[in-house]
Order: sequence, then C-alpha cells, then structure tokens
Amino acid sequence: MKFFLCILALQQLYVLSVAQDFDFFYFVVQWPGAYCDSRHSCCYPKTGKPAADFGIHGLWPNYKTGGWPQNCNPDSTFDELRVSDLMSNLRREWPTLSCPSNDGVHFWTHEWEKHGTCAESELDQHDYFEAGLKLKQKANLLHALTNAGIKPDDKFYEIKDIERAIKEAIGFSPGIECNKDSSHNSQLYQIYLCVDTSASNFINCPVMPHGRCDSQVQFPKF
Ligand code: U2P
Repeated sequence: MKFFLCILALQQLYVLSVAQDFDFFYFVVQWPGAYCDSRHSCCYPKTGKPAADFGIHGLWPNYKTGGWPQNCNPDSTFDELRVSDLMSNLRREWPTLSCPSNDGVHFWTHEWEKHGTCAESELDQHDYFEAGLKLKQKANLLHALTNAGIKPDDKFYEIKDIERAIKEAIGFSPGIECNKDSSHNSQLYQIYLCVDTSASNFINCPVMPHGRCDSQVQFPKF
C-alpha cells in the first residue's frame, strides 16, 4: 500500500513539474518618443540617448484566459554575470528610460524578477534575455512600419494602417497600446506581439491587450 501511495505521489509531482505554468508570452516593445512625451519623466541611460527605434520593454508570460503570473521565484535574482555576453545588445535593444539616469540593470532586474521567473520552466536567465533580443530582431517593427510609409515624424496615422503594416510584415496582428502626451494627443506607445512558450515563434494572440488608442494616433519623433 505504502509503495502505491509513493508511486501516486511521484506521479503528482511529475504532473506538477511539467504542467504549463503559462500559455504564451507577450513580447512588448515601446516607442521611446511616446514614453518621454507622456506623463512619465524620462531619463536617457548613462550610455547616452537610445537609438530612434523601438526598445524592448519585456517578455511577459501570460494566461490565455487573461491575467498573468508574476514574481514567481524570489530565490532567482538577476545576475549580470549570466548575461555578460549579451550586455552590449541589452544596452542597445533593451534600454531603460526611467529616472534617475542609470545603466539599465535596475530595469532588467525588474523584468527578470517580475516576469522572467515565471517562465523558468522554459528559459533560464541567459536564454530569457537572449530570446527577447532575438524576437526584437525577428520582428524588425520599425522597418515594417517605415516600409508602409508610417514614420516617427509627429504625424498622425490610422491605427488600422499600423496594425495592417505589422500583420503584413510578420504574419500576425499586433496589440497596440497608446498613451496621451501633455496636449492629450493619442500616441503610439507600445506594440505587443504574441509568442509561443518557447519564446521563438510569433503566434495569433489568444487575448489582446487593452490599447486605449484613438482611431488616429501620433507617431512622435524621438
Ligand atoms: O500595463 C501596466 C503594467 O502592467 C504590467 N503588465 C501589463 C500587461 C501584461 O500582460 N503583463 C504585465 O505585467 C506591466 O508591468 P511592468 O513589466 O512594466 O512592471 C505594464 O507596464
């Protein structure tokens, strides 16, 4: 009897350890011009003004029913040594804009501890950040938009045209999030792409983020 109970307990343990702890990722990039024009204060990183390109915000495990897990493992802290080979790419592609000006470690620590720790069943710390960098390159979102004549020139663009340009370039519809600048203009702020649990392939979004965009949005200069 003891033996069978033991087998049962081991089986339960196995089911728990391989059970999916999230359903997909949001890969989220932010337009620095909109971040800086919004109510946020904005400070350039110590390494200087980021390029006029989308910067990575995060790679966020999500549930297909909405909602997300967060801060899943307090014992797993961000360790710069684990991503030392990625540092120059992180500075360029995942730049911090928060104040006071800093080198980005605070931002990456936050993203790892809040989100990355919830995907540890799929990706260790190095692979989590590397996956974000690879997705940024694969999506090439600024290129997708400029190719369709949508440029960061302070002009207003139809949100439908922005969505269409991205869908044509990568094959999947994005989620778009807007913010308001100090004159209450709706601005293109963040783009969400859905990604499978291996963090390598774009997929159709099981659930779209709430975007708060007007039908026409400004693509601000940076
Ligand atoms: O939207 C405001 C903040 O909520 C967090 N967020 C939002 C959507 C989602 O699917 N997952 C998620 O975590 C983000 O928090 P941050 O990572 O910036 O702390 C987002 O900025």
